[in-house]
Amino acid sequence: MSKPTSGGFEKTPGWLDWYTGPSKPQFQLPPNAVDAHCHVFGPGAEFPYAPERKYTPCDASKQQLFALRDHLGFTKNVIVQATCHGADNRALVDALKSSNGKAKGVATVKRGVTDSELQEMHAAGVRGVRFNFVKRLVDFTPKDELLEIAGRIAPLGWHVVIYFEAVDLPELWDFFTALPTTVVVDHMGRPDVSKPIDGPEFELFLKFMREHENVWCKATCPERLSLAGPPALNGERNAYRDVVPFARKVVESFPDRVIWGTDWPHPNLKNHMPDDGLLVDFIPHIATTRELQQKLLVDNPNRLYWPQEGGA
Ligand code: 0GY
Repeated sequence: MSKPTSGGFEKTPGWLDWYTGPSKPQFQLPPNAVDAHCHVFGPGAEFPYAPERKYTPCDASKQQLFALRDHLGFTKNVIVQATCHGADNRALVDALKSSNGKAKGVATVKRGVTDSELQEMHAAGVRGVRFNFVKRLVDFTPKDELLEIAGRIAPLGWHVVIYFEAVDLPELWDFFTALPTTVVVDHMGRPDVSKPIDGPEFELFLKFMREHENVWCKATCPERLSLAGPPALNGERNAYRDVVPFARKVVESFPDRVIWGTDWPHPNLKNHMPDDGLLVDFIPHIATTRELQQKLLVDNPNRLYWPQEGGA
């Protein structure tokens, strides 16, 4: 793949470019596997980044995303609106329309969104909205506005994706549990993997999932959560080991409510940029049987995003 640029915008200093030469995974994905968390950025020259953004990424086009999908062995993508595009979903919708039905999307909308705009997004393949509570990424949106949006999208059969830090779950609990739709948690609620897996913080997250059957989870982003980091330069492909117990716990406890994605092109990473082939090789460490892999990669994401195709 060619080198990333930012379409005339100045990329945030220290922000690493995505990896242009991902390896071929050793783990063979099952047929009809879905990369259920990834993004498109711009290209900035065609789809400008939002004025309110907290970072400027390097461009990551739909063509580059679809090439990665094919290289890794996925069949489909779920493209999630990232904060650098704010509530301007044009790049997302354009990618969905170019995907031949192989991509669905999660948008960001504001209170002023019209019914016809929602209908248009639905026709393009949008199936959810994202509420982001990570303070370094977004300005605060009042909860009543978010609840109003959730009420508007529920009749379309859409769900709500939530992104938050583990320490903020107690404060957000009442809001999350009031949501009237399926709720999908990004990156396992960002556990601090230096803390014990049976400590109060991760236990609260497991309780959140246990007590609310409408809550799903993305067992994603070991590269973001890991303190151990990528594998040493010894050719070993078992990276991000400190995240394995957390992700495995989620996959084994809630096998019918977990999905997985690459998070390509990995916004905001400053220490290292993952090789997406290696990220795919992380999967059998967290979903250790064929049955769990089939649910995580095929059955669950297809049930959520392509139900009319009979799930898988
Ligand atoms: C991710 C993670 C991050 C960024 C965003 O929308 C975004 O800008 O989600 C992050 O910085 O942790 O899922 O892409």
